[in-house]
Amino acid sequence: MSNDTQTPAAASTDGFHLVIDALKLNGINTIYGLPGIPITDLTRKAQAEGLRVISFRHEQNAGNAAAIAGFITQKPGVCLTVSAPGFLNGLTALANATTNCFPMILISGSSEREIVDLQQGDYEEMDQLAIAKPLCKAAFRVLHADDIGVGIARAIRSAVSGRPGGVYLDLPAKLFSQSMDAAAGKASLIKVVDAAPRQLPAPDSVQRALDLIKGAKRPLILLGKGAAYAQADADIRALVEKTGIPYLPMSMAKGLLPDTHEQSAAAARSYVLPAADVVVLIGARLNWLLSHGKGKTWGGKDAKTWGGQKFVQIDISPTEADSNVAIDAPLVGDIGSCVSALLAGIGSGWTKPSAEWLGAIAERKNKNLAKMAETLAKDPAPMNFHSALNVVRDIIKANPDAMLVNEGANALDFTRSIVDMYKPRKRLDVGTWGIMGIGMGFAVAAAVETGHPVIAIEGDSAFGFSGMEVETICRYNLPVCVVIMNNNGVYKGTDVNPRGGDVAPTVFVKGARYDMLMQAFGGVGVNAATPAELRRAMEEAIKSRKPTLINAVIDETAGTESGRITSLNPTAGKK
Ligand code: FYN
Ligand code: ADP
Ligand code: MG
Repeated sequence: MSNDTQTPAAASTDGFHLVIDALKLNGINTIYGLPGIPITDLTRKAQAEGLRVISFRHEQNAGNAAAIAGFITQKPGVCLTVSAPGFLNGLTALANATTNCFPMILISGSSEREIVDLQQGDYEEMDQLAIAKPLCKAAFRVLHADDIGVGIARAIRSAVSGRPGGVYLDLPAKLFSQSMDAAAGKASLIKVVDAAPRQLPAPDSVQRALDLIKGAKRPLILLGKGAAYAQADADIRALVEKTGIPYLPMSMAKGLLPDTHEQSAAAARSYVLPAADVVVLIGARLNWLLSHGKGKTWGGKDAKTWGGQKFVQIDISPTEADSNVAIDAPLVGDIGSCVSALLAGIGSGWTKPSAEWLGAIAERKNKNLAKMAETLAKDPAPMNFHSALNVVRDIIKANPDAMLVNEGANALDFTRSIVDMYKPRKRLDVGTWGIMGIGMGFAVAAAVETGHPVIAIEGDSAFGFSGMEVETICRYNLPVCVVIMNNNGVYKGTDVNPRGGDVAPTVFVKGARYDMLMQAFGGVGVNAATPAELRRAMEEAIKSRKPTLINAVIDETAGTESGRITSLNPTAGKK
């Protein structure tokens, strides 16, 4: 039979394109990852199809970028890795995303199923799905090209619905080259409708919460990063202002209302927690960061006793309540819906908290603010954390849209209390785990997703975990200004090995010039030994939007072991 009697081969598509088309169909336009077998061509083809592909130097940083992109945008951030070792490198970020309730999808290529399952020793052999499962919200594997649409849809829904979290999607190498009819392929894709449906609170639980709040003498609102994630900024602010209740922001909720707001009780933290009689938790968990709702922080006699407070807890997860102490009024639903239900129920006859309660807070707060102002006014030589962060404080005040990434121990704790935030979701930090290594991944994604300048305040130790990504920052020419608080070591640089020989485990090369790392890739590197030099360099970085790294030379005796969480360190202070 001659060729001209054959119908032309139907247009076909393949696994590569189905993955790309499924992501695009669902509005996912950026992939964070690192190419290699078997996903190199996926990164190339994705770029050719108009997706933005941001390639990193280590998968953990790509994973952290994807996770924080999810927090900023409410869309799952996608991280793409190679099999076994690349997958494992991405796993810390996936687990961290899940712990922090950030929506993220880790997509990893994997080796031949038949060989992996018989453990016959394949290239990068590993049962990745089984390993990912306990570390994420959901894990899926797709074996057939016509299931790619379903696989991606399930991954998206799992990541963003209910309590957001990390999802693992396993794509074996063979899948990518499977071909299918283009029309059938297109028909197999799913555009996810209403991926994170609103969840309205039950009217009786709203009433229970309102009754408790109305009866309070010393009420307090506690805003967590769930409240920041929810993007219900106007209603949250209205609730705080209409009720007149003082509020305390958790670290990543700073800026949800400006830190300079008169109702902020941040500078009176250790007074308000034990003194409050009703605490309204909005997207904040009573975990270690809140001393589990008990112990001396809350006015209890010892670590096991609670201070007698009553709690309202707004959370999308129905099992969060009672996880540490009894929750008197759980309000289960999405924060936007719960807060607007409370607002509607407050009505016009609302009585604001007593002048006695507000006055007592103001007194503690003003005392702390005055003490802080006095410390910040000093200009010691060498520069210390306070005099350096006083500069950062001014820069953020003048550039409230800038994104602030922050990690370290002292570099983290001092920045949190010194640098005021003015807008929601601008402060990105070590979160629920107190993880180190998020710095450059978060900085890259913050720049890519928002287009705003990014300032990363990094302890010299913390920076080391992701430092190689300064090349990535230069490669994509991102407006990131990294400031290294360089005090020559972990916590400080003065430890001495009592036996001589090697330096102490917490000490680094003294006088290291991190600024030269940035210069190696064509970025701007500045060594700043005084606040004036630091200010000049930061102002220039913001203005030029050039990749910049400032080595801020900090007194090596400055800093305390474990920063402000010394109590978690069994031996600190007992040496
Ligand atoms: C806060 N404070 C202020 C201000 N803001 N004083 C003056 N001005 C301003 N603007 C006061 C506040 O009232 C506290 O004083 C003190 O500063 C510290 O406040 P902070 O940081 O809110 O509270 P605290 O007690 O340090 O800790 C709470 C925490 C936080 C556990 C939620 O420390 C945290 O998020 N830690 C994360 C730590 C971490 O993950 N580290 C990484 C691992 S490092 P008082 O009221 O007088 O107490 C590995 O070693
Ligand atoms: P923080 O560390 O700031 O206290 P956490 O991560 O402990 O914050 O708590 C965030 C909480 O917010 C989690 O319990 C999570 O279930 C909840 N959460 C996240 N997003 C939403 C949302 N949109 N609506 C309701 N609750 C949410
Ligand atoms: Mg240090």
